[in-house]
Amino acid sequence: MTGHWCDFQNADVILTCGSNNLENHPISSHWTHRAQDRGAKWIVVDPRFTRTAQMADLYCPIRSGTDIAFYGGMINYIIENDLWQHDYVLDYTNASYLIDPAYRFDVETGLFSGWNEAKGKYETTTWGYQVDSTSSWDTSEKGEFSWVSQDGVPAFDTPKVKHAKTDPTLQDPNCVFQLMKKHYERYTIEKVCSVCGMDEATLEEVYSIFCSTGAPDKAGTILYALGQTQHHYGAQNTRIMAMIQMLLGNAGVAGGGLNALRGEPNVQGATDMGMTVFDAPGYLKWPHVTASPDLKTWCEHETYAAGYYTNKPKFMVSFLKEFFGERATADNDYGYDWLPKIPENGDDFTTMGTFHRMDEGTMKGYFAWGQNPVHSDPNAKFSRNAMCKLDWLVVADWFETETATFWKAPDMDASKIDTECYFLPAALIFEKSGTILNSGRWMQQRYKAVEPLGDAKPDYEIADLLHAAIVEAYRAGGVRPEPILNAKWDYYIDGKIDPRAVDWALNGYDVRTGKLLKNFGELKADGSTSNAIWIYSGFYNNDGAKLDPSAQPTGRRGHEDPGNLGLYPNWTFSWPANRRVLYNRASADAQGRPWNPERALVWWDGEKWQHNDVPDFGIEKKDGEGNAVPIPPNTTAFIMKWEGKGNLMTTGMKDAPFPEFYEPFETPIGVNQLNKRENSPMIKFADHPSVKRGDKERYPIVATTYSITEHWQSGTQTRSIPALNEAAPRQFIEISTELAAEKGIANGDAVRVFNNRGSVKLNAMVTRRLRPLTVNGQTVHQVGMVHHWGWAGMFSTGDVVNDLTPNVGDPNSYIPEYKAFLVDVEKA
Ligand SMILES: Nc1nc2c(c(=O)[nH]1)N[C@H]1C(S)=C(S)[C@@H](COP(=O)(O)OP(=O)(O)OC[C@H]3O[C@@H](n4cnc5c(=O)[nH]c(N)nc54)[C@H](O)[C@@H]3O)O[C@H]1N2
Ligand SMILES: Nc1nc2c(c(=O)[nH]1)N[C@H]1C(S)=C(S)[C@@H](COP(=O)(O)OP(=O)(O)OC[C@H]3O[C@@H](n4cnc5c(=O)[nH]c(N)nc54)[C@H](O)[C@@H]3O)O[C@H]1N2
Ligand SMILES: [Mo]
Repeated sequence: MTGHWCDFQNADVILTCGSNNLENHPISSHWTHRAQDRGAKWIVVDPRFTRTAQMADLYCPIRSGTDIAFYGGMINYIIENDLWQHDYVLDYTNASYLIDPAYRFDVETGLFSGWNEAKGKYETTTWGYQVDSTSSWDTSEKGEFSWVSQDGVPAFDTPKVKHAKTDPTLQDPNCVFQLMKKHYERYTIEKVCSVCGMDEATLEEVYSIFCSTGAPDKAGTILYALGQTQHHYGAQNTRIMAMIQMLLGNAGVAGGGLNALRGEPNVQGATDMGMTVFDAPGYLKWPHVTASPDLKTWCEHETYAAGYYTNKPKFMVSFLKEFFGERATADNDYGYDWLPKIPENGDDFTTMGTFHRMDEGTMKGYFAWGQNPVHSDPNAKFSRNAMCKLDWLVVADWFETETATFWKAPDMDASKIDTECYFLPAALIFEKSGTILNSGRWMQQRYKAVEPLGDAKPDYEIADLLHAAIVEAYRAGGVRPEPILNAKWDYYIDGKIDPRAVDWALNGYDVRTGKLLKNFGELKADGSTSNAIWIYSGFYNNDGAKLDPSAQPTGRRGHEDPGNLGLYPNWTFSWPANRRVLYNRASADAQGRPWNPERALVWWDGEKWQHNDVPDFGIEKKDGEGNAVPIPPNTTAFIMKWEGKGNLMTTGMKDAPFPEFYEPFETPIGVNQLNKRENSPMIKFADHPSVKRGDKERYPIVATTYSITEHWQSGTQTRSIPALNEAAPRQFIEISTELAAEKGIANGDAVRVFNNRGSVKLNAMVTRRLRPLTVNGQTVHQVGMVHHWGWAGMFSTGDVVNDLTPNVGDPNSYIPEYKAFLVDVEKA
């Protein structure tokens, strides 16, 4: 989220698209209803008329997997009707930047310039700016980058700052604005409706209401989640929403932003901690075997030429100090060699790649820790069969999940499986203390209520025991023991592993004195500071009360609300630096005057900056005498980009500089009406033999999957609670009345749903909440299935819906395409 939950109340228009927030985040309605009470309009765009849609003012159906067409049409509408916020776009985005004249998009091939067929990827140089001049960092004693020359700082060639050519009149045909305009000209209302299956009047109403927030004093927010992300172009879905929010001046303002309503209780924390293959903790990049084989090349590859990421070497060296402690020195590159390196084929280590390796027999052991992949990963039948080839499996969980009992699946013969399985009982959330991080980036302290039952242990204790055993094994010998033996592991208090000691590491401290750092501004690249995750610095900084989490920023429970905007700065801690709205500089114009004075986050009072939220930019600097002097307003609103500008066009994505519409991997019509290429050229794993792509002739129905309030994901936690089974006892499939009539299916009938990958049985819920859509002149039926059931469980069991989903994914994020695939349906 760029904002936070309480901020929804400040919106003038709320667009829920690709999320069912009332169902999956019921408390969000507390804030959306407050907005409605103030007169805000709420729009829902979803294939199904959901519980959320029922509360909204306007509902617009959409064919699953076609959101880029919907949003591309919105960009076209905004430009055609001149609804973009001119000053915002000119001052805070790269609209005026000139792009390489060799840049092209070819409608005939559906490809952008730079496509390398042999390598199967894009060279992105033609997507970049025309460079006017370059300048260098001032590393002299008085210069801004004097720290680079200090003792202990790793040597690296400092980056050259490129100054791009711009055309502030936005007339140059090669400027980002004109290229964007041209790119989305094809996305007319008529075309969008024909792709998405919408009717023109409803679509125009949606566009007109949401785009009214292009007025400087209006704010519109977008709430999204899996309906957007779980596609092979999921990352591009997210990007196009960011473009819309910048065009309308909705990014960085109260009541605006792009808000991913995240899932698992600590999923935001998990992503922050580097749970994806390419991200190290704090969104630093893991070393890559050829791009960054040593610390020098890492600094050169990763450090931005300008903006806040010029500080990356400070974050990296402090991270290495935490990883390897005293063993990390300037002479040994702070232990950089001991860090794992991403190999040439990083795909192998993604979730889907892992199962490919298992299936090939090259991955022999698997540790499933707090997840149930045999249930929740796509193409589950393939996954559980791949698991049969493992030598060993360990599951650390609260319950005996489908993963822990993969050998008990109805289609398995346990006598033929040799895998040795271990189960480690984990303590419940109420049986351990620590912090937890929500979608709004709030880190809140939670306290232990009761002791764990039986042998169950908190995960950090399991990790500690495991660590001790692994170290002991490596002490006796082994291949390349250094990374294990040199890693620092001193998170003990009174001789016991303790999350508070981990908090100190996450916050960061001075290596010599052990004193906690106030914030990440204090981090150094010379080895004198240690910090596991730079973005968290400041959440646990009360040095006088190191042992008391309740006396730390995360333990705060104050209700003060400056500006009456629901910012609550004294309620817990929000990374980074307790900032509640990211990019809040953009809430005021170039002179520092708030676009909407009633929702002011920061403002220049003529002499200095005032603020209700923690400013997302430098507000003062030291003068020659060391006194703080205010920094007057400038137009750098997006400090995490080297240009300081929001990117309407980017070189930062692997598969396109502008999001372009492609059909889902399995398409019900087989024609892309916007360009002549069916799928994105970079779809991941499309050729893997396990995928077994289905075609529209045999499987003409579009299927999507989703969650309900009464159950949780793979259902291990909720299907073990009798009351929840009573409320929602069985898995169901939503089928339109029209399709049900065609197939002779009545409400409650058992139904078989099948495709090339699998076949599942569920009960029909015949409904008007899903309707047939007209797409490219033809009728397309959609069905929706909940995915919370499996064979494991005490009170209710069912088939695994993921037996049907394709294990293909997005090239940027590797998320699978759970939300749009083909099936057929018959009465069972
Ligand atoms: N009670 C409960 N709460 C939960 C969860 C749970 O299982 N149970 N899960 C948690 C987790 S881990 C997560 S990630 C979040 C998920 O939260 P949500 O993203 O809200 O979850 P879903 O229900 O999977 O999907 C949201 C909506 O996307 C729609 N949709 C499907 N395909 C498309 C499409 O192509 N375009 C558009 N615009 N919409 C589409 C679906 O019909 C559905 O209504 O919820 C969290 N909260
Ligand atoms: N078809 C389809 N598939 C999907 C989705 C979809 O929308 N459609 N959604 C996807 C999404 S968004 C997600 S997040 C995944 C979820 O996929 P999973 O993470 O595999 O699903 P969960 O059921 O949440 O599994 C979490 C497990 O962790 C255990 N657990 C809970 N707390 C703790 C703890 O403190 N310690 C330990 N050790 N264990 C704990 C629970 O008992 C549970 O078994 O599913 C994905 N799969
Ligand atoms: Mo999730």
